[in-house]
Amino acid sequence: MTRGQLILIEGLDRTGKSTQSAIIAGKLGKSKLMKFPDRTTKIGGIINEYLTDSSFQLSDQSAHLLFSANRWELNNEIIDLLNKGYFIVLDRYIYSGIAYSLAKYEYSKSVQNSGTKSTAIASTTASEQMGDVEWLYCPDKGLPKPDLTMFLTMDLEELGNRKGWGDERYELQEFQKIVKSSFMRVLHHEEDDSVEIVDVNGKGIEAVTELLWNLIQKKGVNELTDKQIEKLR
Ligand code: FDM
Ligand code: MG
Repeated sequence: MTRGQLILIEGLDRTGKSTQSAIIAGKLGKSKLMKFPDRTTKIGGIINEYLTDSSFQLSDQSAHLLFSANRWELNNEIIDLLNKGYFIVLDRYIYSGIAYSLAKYEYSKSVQNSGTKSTAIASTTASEQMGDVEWLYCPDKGLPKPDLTMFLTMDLEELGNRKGWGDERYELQEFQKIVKSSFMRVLHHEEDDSVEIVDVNGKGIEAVTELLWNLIQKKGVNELTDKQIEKLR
């Protein structure tokens, strides 16, 4: 039996992930675009509240587990669609899950050291679990592994100049710097050839699409496959 393939676009905020995910899904024909967090589900509603209301308090561990639970809410749908021959483009997924949580740990430590009393980004006391990549990874074990992951990255200066920075929790430039280094720690692109880093610095929308589409073709993930769906282990 053949199936469609799972293509993930990850990246820092404002690098054009959502724009590119929509364009790529359009080029793939029978496809579905899915975005994480999916704020339309039950758990997604809580996540949305957490991201948009800085007075809404959750422990860092609870927030982390909710993002993972949100992926599990859509697990069956993803598998079903792939088996029905749909290509799925994901706008964020597991790597955002680990990288942002890990970044919160580093951020908490720097806040602790600087003596700042409160911050909406993370708890002021760094909890051991948030610095433990293995712990952060565990709840996602068993979810479908993307056939190709493309991580969009750019210089922090250019990122800072981009329009559209909002006031959601995490949308703070000094935090993005930590997020970038956390992503580089968890992507394992050197040993995992399904993970590619794409530098979009100074490139316009069309040029980035071309880079991504070339990679997709090179990896053959725009064609139906008879490979089994891999699971995160
Ligand atoms: N985010 C996203 C996480 O912290 N963990 C996750 O598992 C995922 C999928 O949520 F700051 C963060 C990343 C971002 C915020 O994402 C909302 P969007 O893409 O801006 O909606
Ligand atoms: Mg955002």
